[in-house]
Amino acid sequence: MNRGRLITLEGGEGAGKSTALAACQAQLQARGIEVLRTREPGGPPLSERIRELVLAAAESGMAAETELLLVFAARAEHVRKVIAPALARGTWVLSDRFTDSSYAYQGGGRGLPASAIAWLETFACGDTRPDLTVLLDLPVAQGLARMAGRGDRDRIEHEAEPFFERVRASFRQRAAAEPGRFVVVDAGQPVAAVAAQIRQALDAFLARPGVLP
Ligand code: T5A
Repeated sequence: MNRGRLITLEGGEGAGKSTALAACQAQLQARGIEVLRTREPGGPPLSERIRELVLAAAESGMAAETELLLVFAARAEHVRKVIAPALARGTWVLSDRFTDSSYAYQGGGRGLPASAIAWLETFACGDTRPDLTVLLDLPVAQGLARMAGRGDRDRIEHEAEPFFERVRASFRQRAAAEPGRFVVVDAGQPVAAVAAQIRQALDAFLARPGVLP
């Protein structure tokens, strides 16, 4: 049986990942591909409980190291209980965020060393790595403006703009370093234009030799 593929969507706050995920899922399903949609931090019940801890506004004093270990604890469970088994049975996995968010938020945003994150990545994920990553890139002010209309902000959304500028810079650096895996989409376009660009990226991915059985 052919192994499934792991596709991740990344980006800063309000970049439109949740909006774009639905379009991705529909496009893959239209090609007859079985798709499992998930998110990080989260996925299986234990990881969703860890998500609550990570995002709880009441935990405002959380140390950066604790935050990093919590997102990787959630990820270890997610990979073992959900992602790796799905890929092994041939199901494709579409995840709203994955390890690139840890490099961007805990690495770029909080200033934790990339070497520690890389070690945790190997420990938590083994050889489960994204096959394709769509980075929805948006100026920070625009993303925050989109989020402004929402209700309560979570703990990370309380960070100041320079934090999110570092997050964005880190995402862009990672995309530039791995052009074969990343597709960068201008998330400032209207929803339909973003969806069209993602559709193109998925078509190009599906056309790569060996991706489809
Ligand atoms: N985190 C996560 C870490 O720190 N480390 C990690 O390792 C991981 C995995 C997750 C938080 O955890 C952090 C990062 C995050 O801070 P979350 O609730 O998943 O928290 O937060 P976000 O991922 O930021 O998700 P959001 O729902 O907040 O944003 P989305 O999904 O990017 O945006 P979406 O689709 O909900 O859209 C936001 C608004 O913009 C509009 C939508 O209608 C919506 O109102 N919109 C557009 N408007 C105009 N044009 C477009 N093209 C639009 N697309 C969407």
